[in-house]
Amino acid sequence: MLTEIDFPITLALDPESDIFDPCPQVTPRYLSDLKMMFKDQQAVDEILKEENRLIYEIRYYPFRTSKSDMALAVTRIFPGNIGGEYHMTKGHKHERDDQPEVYYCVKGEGFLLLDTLEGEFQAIPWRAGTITHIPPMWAHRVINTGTDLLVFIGVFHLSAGHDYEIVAQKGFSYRVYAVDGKPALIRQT
Ligand code: PAN
Ligand code: ZN
Repeated sequence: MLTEIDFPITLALDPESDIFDPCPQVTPRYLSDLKMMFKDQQAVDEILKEENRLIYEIRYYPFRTSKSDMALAVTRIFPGNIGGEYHMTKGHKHERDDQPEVYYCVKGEGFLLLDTLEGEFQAIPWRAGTITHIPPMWAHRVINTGTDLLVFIGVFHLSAGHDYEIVAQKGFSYRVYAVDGKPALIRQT
């Protein structure tokens, strides 16, 4: 028996602005929100003295029905770097170890970094049209290495949960820097 939350929902993603409508929740992430994620803390502090830069924003829609839960998130990462390290998402691992995600790069260029607690690592080069399935147990972070916006869509279960602490403590195996204007992956010890 259908209840009032069991009906289809259709959203429209504007190809110019990459903003979808209707959008019930927008979460901006400023430099102060992901301060500890960047290596060069002095560069972070210097920028923060001038401005609390907007690094990316997440537009989010939770699809809850009486029998399921899914979520759609469209993330727009602005171009730039902090002490040479490109703008990136905070990065997280899903709390539940049975929860995957699909990422689809709508525009821009960069990398998807994937890391496991067992020491596996992958850096997937990303450009418009790239789709990656992120299996359960892989931490994920997106880096914008371009000069324009990088926009991607993530689809996941609401019940997946987000563990940011593990990334804040352990970090990813590689960081991505602008070296002579080109992206370089630098292994972290
Ligand atoms: C995405 C991310 C989003 C922002 O929707 O939550 O891109 O990245 P952070 O959550 O790392 O700040 C996702 O992976 N959801 O599970
Ligand atoms: Zn995720």
